[in-house]
Amino acid sequence: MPLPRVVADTPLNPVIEALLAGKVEILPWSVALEGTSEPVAGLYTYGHLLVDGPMLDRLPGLKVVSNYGVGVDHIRLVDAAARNIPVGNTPGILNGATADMGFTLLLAAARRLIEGDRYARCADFTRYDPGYMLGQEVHGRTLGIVGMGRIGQQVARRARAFDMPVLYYNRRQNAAVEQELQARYVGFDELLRTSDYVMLCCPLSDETRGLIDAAALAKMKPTAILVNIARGPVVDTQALTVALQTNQIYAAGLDVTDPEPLSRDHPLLKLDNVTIAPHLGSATEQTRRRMAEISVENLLRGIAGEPLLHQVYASP
Ligand code: 8YV
Repeated sequence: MPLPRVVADTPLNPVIEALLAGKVEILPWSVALEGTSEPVAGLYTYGHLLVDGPMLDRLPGLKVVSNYGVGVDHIRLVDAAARNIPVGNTPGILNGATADMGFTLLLAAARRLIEGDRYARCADFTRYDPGYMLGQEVHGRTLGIVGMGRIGQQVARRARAFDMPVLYYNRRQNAAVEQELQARYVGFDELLRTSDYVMLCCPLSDETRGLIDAAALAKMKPTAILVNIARGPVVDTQALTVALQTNQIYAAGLDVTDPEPLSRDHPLLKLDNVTIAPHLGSATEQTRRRMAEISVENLLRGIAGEPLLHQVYASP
């Protein structure tokens, strides 16, 4: 019997390929762009590439869209729901790794780690100087978390170990979280004005796109650090570039950018006060393996017409 056909964001990483071997036939993403008359049972995405109604209509017999990752802002959920195609994702298992990355970026930016690493390797470094590269102490300073979901809560836990008072801004106030994590709910403006560090942990949505614009950056302290472990478009890249160039804020730590990647000659890449990672939030051996297992399980269940391990629904 022929294997079910799956269009995937190829090339797939070897872990995913091994999990799918002998179970499905993999077709390249170009099939989703160009369309086909042959049935396609599944669509497997890594994130970032748009999945919309016209694409779903180009894949006859599609039974499931499975995303390797939790963020599904690139998938038009309403379009999938209108066609009764379930969408699966991988929540829950990447919170710790992503929160670790938030703190990695915060500490690296505050302690000027990347700048220091460059200096330690270059010929100019001939002797220790007690006055060079003084950074900021993170412990004891106030952290403002935007988006107190699963990842935001893990960030708040880490902040407690650094003796940091935690403020948060969220769509809804969460009394249970406040009690457990001793985080204080504040309005967005208050969070910007009073936080020493602002960490973005929210999903990308119509409400959060461009949330950190020039006006928001102007409200932040000149000593503030902005960390983005959410999605690039939550921040207005042009406004952030100007704020960093003019030292309107102290620094930024970015796991995500808009666009991603930035053009190689983008002015942000020339600044010492920005630390950038190439979207590494969940990039640990352990977490990426779990993401592969769950996303493959979602795919195979969807193809078999069974309930997914994790199905994501369009917001009402
Ligand atoms: C993934 C992510 O690295 O889960 C998400 O939403 O952004 C990351 O964990 C990415 O989706 C992998 O392609």
